[in-house]
Amino acid sequence: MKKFNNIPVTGRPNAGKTTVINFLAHTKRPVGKKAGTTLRITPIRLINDVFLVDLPGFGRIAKRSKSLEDKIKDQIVQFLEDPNNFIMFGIHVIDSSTFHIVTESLEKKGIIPIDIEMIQFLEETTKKPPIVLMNKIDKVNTSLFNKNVDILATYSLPKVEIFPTSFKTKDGCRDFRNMVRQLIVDQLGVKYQNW
Ligand SMILES: Nc1nc2c(ncn2[C@@H]2O[C@H](COP(=O)(O)OP(=O)(O)OP(=O)(O)O)[C@@H](O)[C@H]2O)c(=O)[nH]1
Ligand SMILES: [Mg+2]
Repeated sequence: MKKFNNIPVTGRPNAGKTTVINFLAHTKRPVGKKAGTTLRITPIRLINDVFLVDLPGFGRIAKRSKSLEDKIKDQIVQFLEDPNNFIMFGIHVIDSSTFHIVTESLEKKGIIPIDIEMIQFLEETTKKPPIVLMNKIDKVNTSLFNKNVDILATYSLPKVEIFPTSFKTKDGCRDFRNMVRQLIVDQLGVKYQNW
């Protein structure tokens, strides 16, 4: 059976996952100011048999029940662990404007921060380090940005490539897209044209 090549896009609710997919695939999927816009796992064809996978946000959302959250988490894990879903590599989107607050508050409770857990999980399941986006950099100053990078560095993460991006100003977006294209070309051993 022919297997598709999947590139899942993970991240906390509202990090900008669907925005990333719309940018790469030239689609107009709904994005939202409020967390919880994407509720279903949706593959979107990028090119040939390569699919970006829009995932619901992973983590707490105000007014969302714990049982719905657990269901969403199970769905994501199941998708990523299903041997029928070939995962080329993952893209993990971090919201740089909230990362330090969420991370520090979980650390205080002795819980592994969600973004860290997800990056490690992607690496374990795909055996390749994911691309990590420090997104919404238009919303943070340099010192906060550096703080985020420092926090990430305190975890022994796989050798991930970090791209600072803003889909508002488009800063860093082209470099990120070139990286995605390069990885696809490298892994599939073909030259794609007309992206
Ligand atoms: N300022 C700013 N806003 C952004 C950026 N990227 C995305 N957004 C906005 O952030 C909000 C959430 O974006 P989505 O793409 O819906 O986020 P998501 O991760 O798919 O969210 P869920 O589906 O709810 O998990 C939207 O209002 C986007 O326009 C960015 O780089 N800068
Ligand atoms: Mg979404």
